[in-house]
Amino acid sequence: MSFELTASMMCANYGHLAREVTELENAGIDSFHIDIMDGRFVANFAMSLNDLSYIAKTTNKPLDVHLMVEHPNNTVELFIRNLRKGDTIYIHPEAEYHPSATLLKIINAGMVPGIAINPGTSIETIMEMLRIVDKVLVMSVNPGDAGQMYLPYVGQKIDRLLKLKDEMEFKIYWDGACSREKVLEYAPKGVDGFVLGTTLLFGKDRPYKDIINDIRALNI
Ligand code: S6P
Ligand code: MG
Repeated sequence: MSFELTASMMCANYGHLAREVTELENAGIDSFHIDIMDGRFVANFAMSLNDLSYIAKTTNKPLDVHLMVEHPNNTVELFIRNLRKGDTIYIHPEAEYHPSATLLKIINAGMVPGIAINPGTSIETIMEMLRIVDKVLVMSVNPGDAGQMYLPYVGQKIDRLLKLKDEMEFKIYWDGACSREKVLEYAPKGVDGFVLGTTLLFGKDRPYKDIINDIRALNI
């Protein structure tokens, strides 16, 4: 069964960021997840435009940019300018008056349009957008921090989204507290990719290659 593994770069070691990118690439990571926060939509500042542009120059792998900012319509062009066609931009519909207009900007720029949805956001409120986007990033923790506990009620929402994904043509990605058990349970159900942070990938005193090989070797 194929599924995508994405490295959550806010969890990387910034003392040697280029080495982190290279080691993750050599370990077989599929893409890099860039968490951008504005201190307003979430009470934190994670990565910046400079970090994004540095990583974009350091790797040829796809980037997926997770915008946890208020009114991304005002700033999305800044991110588009620093990305390549085919990279993904996720916006939070909760943070925008007219999210479908912002998604259109992303599509017109040749990027992959995605929505990231908070644990408390119901599928009913984003139903029409499911037809516009290619990817849905389901937050299984509240946005803002790495290293949080998984919120179990999100599992039911993922199960419901899985029933819609073929008809409405979108892929489902998991973001937050992603463990080996979650990959084992949800990859066979049809979740297309997993964002790996402190729970499974970073700060483990084990080479990234060993960790990623172990995940790929799971009997799925
Ligand atoms: C959270 C952010 C996520 C985290 C990721 C970290 O606001 O969007 O991408 O970086 O969840 O993973 P973990 O395993 O530390 O929760
Ligand atoms: Mg994220």
